[in-house]
Amino acid sequence: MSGLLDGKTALVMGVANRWSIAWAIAQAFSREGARLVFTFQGERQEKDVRELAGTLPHSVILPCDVARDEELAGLAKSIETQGLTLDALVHSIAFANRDDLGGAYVETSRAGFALALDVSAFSLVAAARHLLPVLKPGAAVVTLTYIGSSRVMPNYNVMGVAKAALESSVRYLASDLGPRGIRVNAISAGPIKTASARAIQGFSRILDVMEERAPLRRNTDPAEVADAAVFLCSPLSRGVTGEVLFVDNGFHAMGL
Ligand code: NAD
Ligand code: IMJ
Repeated sequence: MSGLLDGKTALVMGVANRWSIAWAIAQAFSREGARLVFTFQGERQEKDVRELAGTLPHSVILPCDVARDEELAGLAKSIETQGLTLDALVHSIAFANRDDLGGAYVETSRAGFALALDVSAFSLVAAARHLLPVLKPGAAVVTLTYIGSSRVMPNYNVMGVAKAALESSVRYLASDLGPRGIRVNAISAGPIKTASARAIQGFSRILDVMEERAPLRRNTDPAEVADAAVFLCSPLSRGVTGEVLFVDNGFHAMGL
């Protein structure tokens, strides 16, 4: 069967477990004929990622903590020595201190701000730079963002500021890499109950509000996000770069 990503190789960063948005993306990419390279953050995650990746044919698994330049450099080197080149890079990574995802944003510390921006926004720039030698002309870069970048969402706080930087980065990277034929886009997903979300106080209420108010009257399914990522990494989106594509059942379009 022919797929939208036949013969392509995609690097997927940010699978932690089977609920991860990155895992839904990897499964959709595999369905469309892509070969996957996965990264995991630390030894704690290695086993889970290996188990998941083992269910998809010909997967490669490599370590990469994006807060460490030497690990990003090592990742690029491993990809190169394995003779791989990339048609797609999926960045599905965010982190802020738990204490900074609640209470007043005005209380955010310098260290907490720096950490959130480093892991959640700078990591896309760093990954793009380190992986540039293995990114093919025509490759696509996709990252995940959230509407808290531009509207105040309760408790999202410093992560909202990090996502604003990430989305702006998408536009600057699109400008830099466009002349090489590399496209850079973001998907702004509606709330999904992943490990990064279920820890949040009042998350179930947020899901209820989405169901009530989103034009399509339902919550975001990770498979919907994954199919949008397939589109953004396929030739169907060849004229699209520097874009933030909402996959939130239309919630972003609503006022009151
Ligand atoms: P998740 O917890 O499954 O994924 C987050 C990933 O970030 C994990 O795999 C974790 O290992 C990785 N990570 C954190 N720090 C890292 C580091 N230093 N080095 C390497 N990896 C690191 O949760 P998710 O919801 O799938 O999140 C994926 C992306 O989707 C994030 O960017 C998140 O902001 C975004 N997003 C999530 C939602 C949602 O409601 N779940 C909505 C919109 C956008
Ligand atoms: C996260 C915090 C507050 C409100 C939130 C979220 N809403 C949604 C999320 C409304 C949808 C999930 N999201 C979009 C994220 O980007 C989550 C990032 C995140 C989550 C955690 C939890 C555990 C931890 N650090 C984290 N860092 C980033 O220790």
